[in-house]
Amino acid sequence: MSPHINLTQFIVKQQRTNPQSTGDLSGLINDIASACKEISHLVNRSGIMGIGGVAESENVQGEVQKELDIITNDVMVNHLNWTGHLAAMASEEIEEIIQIPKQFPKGKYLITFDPLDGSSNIDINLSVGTIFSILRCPDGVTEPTEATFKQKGIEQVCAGFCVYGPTTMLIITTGNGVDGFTLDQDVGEFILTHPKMTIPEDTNEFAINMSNQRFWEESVQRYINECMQGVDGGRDKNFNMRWVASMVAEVYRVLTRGGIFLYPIDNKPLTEGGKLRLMYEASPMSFIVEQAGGISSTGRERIMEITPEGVHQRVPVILGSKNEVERIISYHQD
Ligand code: AHM
Ligand code: MG
Repeated sequence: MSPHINLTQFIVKQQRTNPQSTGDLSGLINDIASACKEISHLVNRSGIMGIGGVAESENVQGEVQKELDIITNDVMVNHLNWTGHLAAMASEEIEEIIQIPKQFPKGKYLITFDPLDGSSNIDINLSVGTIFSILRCPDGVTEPTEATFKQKGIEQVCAGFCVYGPTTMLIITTGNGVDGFTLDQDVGEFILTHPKMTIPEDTNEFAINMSNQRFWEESVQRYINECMQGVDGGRDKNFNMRWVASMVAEVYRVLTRGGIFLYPIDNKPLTEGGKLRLMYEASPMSFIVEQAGGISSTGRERIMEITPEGVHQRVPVILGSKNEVERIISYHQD
């Protein structure tokens, strides 16, 4: 046997630790991994294939869709809708709940996903990614509706994201730590390269879209001002700033060397309540961050404990290294 552990071996090993396991979750994770491999290939070849442009449509958020937003959404749906693990799906790109076609069996899980997060970065060749969250479909529900999906983040069975950067990486948690897999493009397999990822408690790196500064609340103004002042202000260290405008790349950075990522509430009309979507961006990323020892909050409450009002709801997001997130939460309390 090869010295490497691939994703399939990893999840089968995990499955064997639970005698009740039916293998459904393992099957679903494998389906997601297959979809991500195809998306990785498409993203990589988008320029050559002439699919890197803007589509003539808007998504449910009223945002202009890229051709790849639509294509990658179809890839996810087509990989996931027929294998019998899911009862329904919800996607950033589709307003309604996506039902399983009549000819296919239904399963016991629900999934929410953003098929291509950060897609505004496609034309400038920066990292983009796929984010997903798996929930249980309650017993007895045969026709899931939006109400079936409105479960708190703490109910998640599994969450993960795939980042299409210099390497394609799949990061995953089932509530037992966070593990990172690198796609071996030659063999076509995800290999466990980053077992048990942990976020350092302290950091001197923050990520926020500074162009929104005048719209932030006082607590965020105070925190970022102090970071900017560094040792000349009240802090005992100087800070560095990063902003990739791609949440998957930011969270991956936080997972590897610590940091703090903020998309706070602001008073711009389009983004009232925050920009990022709870059920397929904030919630899965919060599960991952908490499992890696970090914290994820709106500033006022733990994101994992928010009861969703709708599948496409937006929330403020403040996540990353424990001691910095706790500091911002305390500024909100002040
Ligand atoms: P998207 O789902 O439309 O790609 O938007 C989400 C992205 C995040 O990846 C990123 O953190 C944020 O939007 C960037 O926002 P901004 O354009 O304000 O920098
Ligand atoms: Mg997104």
